[in-house]
Amino acid sequence: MKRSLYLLIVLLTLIIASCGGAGPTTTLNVTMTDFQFTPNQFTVPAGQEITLNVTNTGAVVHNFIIMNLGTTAGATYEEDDDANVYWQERDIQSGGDFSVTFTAPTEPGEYEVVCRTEGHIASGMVGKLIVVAGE
Ligand SMILES: [Cu+2]
Repeated sequence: MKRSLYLLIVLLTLIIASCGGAGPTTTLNVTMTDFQFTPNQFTVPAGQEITLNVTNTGAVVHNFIIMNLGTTAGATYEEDDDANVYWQERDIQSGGDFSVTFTAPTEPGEYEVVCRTEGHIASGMVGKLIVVAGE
């Protein structure tokens, strides 16, 4: 009985580890389509240099905008949201496929990622950057 419980725990741990999201990474691969980020959740170590590999396979222009901690662009990205941007790669054209780097925020937390093209947030083009403290 104890042995089977132990095996069950080991199995569950493996399942959780394999689908839950890996630990933090410094390389993010994101595909943009009309209208979502895939994946739409990223975990990075605080303060590290991050490489973002972007591919826009959609038909229209997209953006990868990380909002400051505790701020949100809301349902529609407006001009005044510019003041709350942590980092951004704007105007990624259809067919765009390239790499850029940025430095992850030093403060751990969940940062909103949005696309500012009109109507895209409402269509679901939002994501989450989870910043975790380094070991
Ligand atoms: Cu978009």
